[in-house]
Amino acid sequence: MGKIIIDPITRIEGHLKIECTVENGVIKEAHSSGMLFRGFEIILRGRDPRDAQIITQRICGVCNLCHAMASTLNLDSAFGLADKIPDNGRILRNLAAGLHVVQDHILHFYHLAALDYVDVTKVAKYEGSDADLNSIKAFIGRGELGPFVPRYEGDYRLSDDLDRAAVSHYVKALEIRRKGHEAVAMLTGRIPHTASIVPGGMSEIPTVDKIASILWRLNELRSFVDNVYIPDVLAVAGVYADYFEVGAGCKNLLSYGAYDLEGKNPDYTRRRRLFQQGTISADLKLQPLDLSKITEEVRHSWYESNTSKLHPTAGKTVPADEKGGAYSWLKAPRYDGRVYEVGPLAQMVTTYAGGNSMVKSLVDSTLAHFKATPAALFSVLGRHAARALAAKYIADSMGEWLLQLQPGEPTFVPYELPEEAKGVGIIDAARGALGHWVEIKDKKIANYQCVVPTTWNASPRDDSGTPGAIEQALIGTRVKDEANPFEIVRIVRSFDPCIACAVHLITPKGSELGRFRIF
Ligand code: NFE
Ligand code: MG
Repeated sequence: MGKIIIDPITRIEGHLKIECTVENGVIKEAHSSGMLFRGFEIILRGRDPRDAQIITQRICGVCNLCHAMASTLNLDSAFGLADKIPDNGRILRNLAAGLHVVQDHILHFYHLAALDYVDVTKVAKYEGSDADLNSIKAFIGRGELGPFVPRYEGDYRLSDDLDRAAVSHYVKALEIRRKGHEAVAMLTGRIPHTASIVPGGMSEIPTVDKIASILWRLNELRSFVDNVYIPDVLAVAGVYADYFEVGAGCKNLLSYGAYDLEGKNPDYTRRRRLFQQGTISADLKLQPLDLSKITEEVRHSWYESNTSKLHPTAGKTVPADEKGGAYSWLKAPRYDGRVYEVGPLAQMVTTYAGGNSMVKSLVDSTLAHFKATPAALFSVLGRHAARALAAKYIADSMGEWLLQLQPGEPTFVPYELPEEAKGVGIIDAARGALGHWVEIKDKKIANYQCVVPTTWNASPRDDSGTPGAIEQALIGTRVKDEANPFEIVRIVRSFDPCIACAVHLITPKGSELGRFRIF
């Protein structure tokens, strides 16, 4: 019996430690630890509720806009505005979120995950005229190999042609993400300072100029997703097809839905959204979402034990950094007492099961391409494929939304700050289901709780000892070479974890983090 400890897992956001116990080459036990204490929920107490939109964005530099959106939906709901947002405001919000998320999915594939499959160093032998490849070759020639090494060795399988195409696209993806960010900035201000998504709607107004400036950038994003991102994911999947059978996980999926297609139903769990809300298990039968079933358990988390199994409306954040048996700063969110995976896979599968013909054709054609059954979706490659297809579905939908904007029509409604109120804001962020809950007393935040995508996915064991979604995806996996545990990092990165979000101040003193093995 041996232990593989990867601390920290690189090419993700934040500080995640993964510890696997391996017996006869198979992972018997896995522990996922968020090694970062934050405490945003404590910072928010006693403040003007509207500060939540600004402060929760600081939870994460990657998905700040998603927190801006969840906090704003939360305040809309608390202020009695959830069914009063003008269509222009709703559509502008969708566009801002969609542009942000599509570039985030591209970020994940090219700049975080693909390096597990693509051997960038091969480019040293390239003799052609592709300027992007020659720029990388020049770096390698000068011995500047970061961020491509250090890395695990021994399982890079792409042909020279595929490998070079992927490296060239690594550079192009930077450029296309910049265009996505520019388009977002026109609607909300520069990330990570999303200013215009505000309670009541959007403080930004659509103009013909702005629509045109966004349209050509969106068209470039769409073209990149169709002609580069999806083909690259399919090509990598073709060569690493065994990863359709690796990293299945808990097979329970949960989605809050995202991108409001109407604004008249104040209940976000029943509102018509581009992605379907609901839960789904291996039988692929869609179940309606019931937020009352959500709790956060802390038996194995560094929080006071008497705060376990609370619903987020009553949630507490009381750190207990020396608690025995605890091994993570993440709480363990559970739905109906069970472990659920969140993210693009959950979004696509719930939307598929909800009967959406566009998503059905995207997913069915991809499965047919690999002669695979829906069971293959529950895998490392299933998550990558779902993320790429979700990017296409969002990007294509934005083409229609942009043309629905009405220059000159209102984008927001005014409001009064309530003396007392409760609110909830739920959306699917890039990494999955994101919920914010607020209780307001005396016009101040009495309690604020965030339950974040990576808290779901990277959670530790719950009170009953059941491992979290990533832990379950690791358990049972065969590791071919314990000195180069590709399987572990490929599984973990397929979830696109973000620990900054999941734990939501590093103390200046920090904590004893031990020795690092950085790969
Ligand atoms: Ni920090 Fe985040 C997203 C949110 S994730 S990246 O997407 O919400 O766990
Ligand atoms: Mg929380």
